[in-house]
Amino acid sequence: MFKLYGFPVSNYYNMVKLTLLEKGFEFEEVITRPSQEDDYLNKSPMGKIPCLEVKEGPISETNVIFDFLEDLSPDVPLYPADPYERAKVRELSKSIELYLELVTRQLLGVVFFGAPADEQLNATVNTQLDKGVNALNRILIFSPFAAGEVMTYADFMLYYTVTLGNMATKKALGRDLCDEMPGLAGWLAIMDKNPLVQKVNADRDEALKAMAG
Ligand SMILES: N[C@@H](CCC(=O)N[C@@H](CS)C(=O)NCC(=O)O)C(=O)O
Repeated sequence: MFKLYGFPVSNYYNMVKLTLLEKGFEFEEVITRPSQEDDYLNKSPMGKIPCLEVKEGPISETNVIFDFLEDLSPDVPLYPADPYERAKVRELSKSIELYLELVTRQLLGVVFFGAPADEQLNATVNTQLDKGVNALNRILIFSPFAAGEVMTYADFMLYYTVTLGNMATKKALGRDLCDEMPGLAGWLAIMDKNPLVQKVNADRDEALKAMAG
């Protein structure tokens, strides 16, 4: 059985967890925080979560884990079959990660972990976010899913990026991504109805509650 290392509050962890659930793999969750301990670095060389351990060994990096799972289980596809359409899903996923996830992530220290408000950081993030949102608005399809008619990995990347990132942009910058990205609110409502998304979110909310004490 696979082992998934990580923590249900992590957005990347939840993207992989949702993929495993959608594809019907059995897996054990090994609750793990990011760590620089040798033992964990042997599994995930940057010490980040998630990491998936399969019988051959560990794999880190979310998009790589996803591609591995897709190779193992093409019968439950989360990429389109057509090579160009596949590339467009990868383009969208990568753009979401680089220009939205990594941009909004810079606010998490202030918004969730008690770092002092930082106007310089807010200005930098605002500028990066303008560009990222403009770029994504050009390639997001929302008909009804992020990349078109079928649910793909781009939906998973966007869902867990936005559900965390939008809390941060609202709180730190007063910006609601639903106001800036046409179709986002309707698509979120569709994703929220997915029973496996609901399961991942219930685990996340329970972990958040436990953290709050
Ligand atoms: N590029 C990694 C990013 C994963 C990541 O940033 N995970 C966060 C938790 S959501 C983490 O482990 N952070 C600790 C760190 O950056 O050292 C992936 O695609 O899996």
